[in-house]
Amino acid sequence: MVDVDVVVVGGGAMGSAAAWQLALRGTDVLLLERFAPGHTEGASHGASRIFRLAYADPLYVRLAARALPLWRELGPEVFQETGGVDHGDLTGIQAALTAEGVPATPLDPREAAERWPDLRFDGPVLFHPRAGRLNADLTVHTLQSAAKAHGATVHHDEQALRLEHDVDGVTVTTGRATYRARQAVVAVGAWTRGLLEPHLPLPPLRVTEEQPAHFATTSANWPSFIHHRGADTVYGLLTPGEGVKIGFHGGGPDTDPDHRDRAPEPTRLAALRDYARAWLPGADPDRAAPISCTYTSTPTSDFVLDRAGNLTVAAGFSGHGFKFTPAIGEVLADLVLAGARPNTRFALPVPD
Ligand code: PYC
Repeated sequence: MVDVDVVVVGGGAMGSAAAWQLALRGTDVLLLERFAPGHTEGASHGASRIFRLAYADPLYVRLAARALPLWRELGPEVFQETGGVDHGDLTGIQAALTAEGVPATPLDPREAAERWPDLRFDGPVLFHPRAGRLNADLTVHTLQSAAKAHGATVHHDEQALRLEHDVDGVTVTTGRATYRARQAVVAVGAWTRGLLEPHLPLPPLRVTEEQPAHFATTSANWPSFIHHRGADTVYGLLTPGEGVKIGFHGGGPDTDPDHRDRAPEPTRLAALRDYARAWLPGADPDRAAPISCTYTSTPTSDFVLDRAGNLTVAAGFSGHGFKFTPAIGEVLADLVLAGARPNTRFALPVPD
């Protein structure tokens, strides 16, 4: 039996951020990741994610604002401030940004098309200069390296098979060892239900297979962008060296994270090509490399960031969590060390 203060189960972005923040604060922390470094099984792989503050919901504007200086600290390889463009149904976004003091400039569609000729616009446009691109792979690597530099232990290829908790702590059994900790943080994405369901009341967590794609482009002048179209909302950003990444925000079929069919689904890929043909003059709709990834979503798309006894949970990032990663690390460390709950919207359900 190995004793530690805190065991973090799950070495994706959120678990790595928690380990980093806990180690920074002097906690003896062990991070367990079931897969090898650089794996593509979860939701933290690939070279690009959007950072943006543009939400209509002040809760998320504030969380993104908390993340921004931390991203800058993690360095220019991890975060590049390219600026971001939102267009389509912008209801509430500008008001929320103004209320939180976030700079954003409304543009008319013609002005926007002159500035970004690779995109087409037909309605209101909002430019916010602090948006940009995050390198997901490098984020995970950088957070784990920083955690280790502050004394954390990181184990890859070690799956938590069983978790037991009592008033004094948590026991985590893996294929290699048994660990006893005062507390555990569980951030296992699509595997949350499997590990935690017997122990905690969880909201419904739906795991879906999503299928963005990199489209060929010769332009480097892409902002990160969101085209707000209700259920057909599309996001995009340049992944240098790979093309412009475009995806529908959600809407993919349910999947089992242990038995995923990563083969591109022709109808959804065709819809993405149609979108590129209609809206992205700077992308080649006929040259696309599909990407396979998962979303683990709550019914409201609000995250789960809460603590019950000595278990702290991070789950349900609903396809829009990555941009908050370092702030989530702070929130999780606050929960573990001070029991500070971030917001009731992130709470676990109350058992009947
Ligand atoms: O929230 O920025 C976002 C996002 C990007 C891809 C899916 N959601």
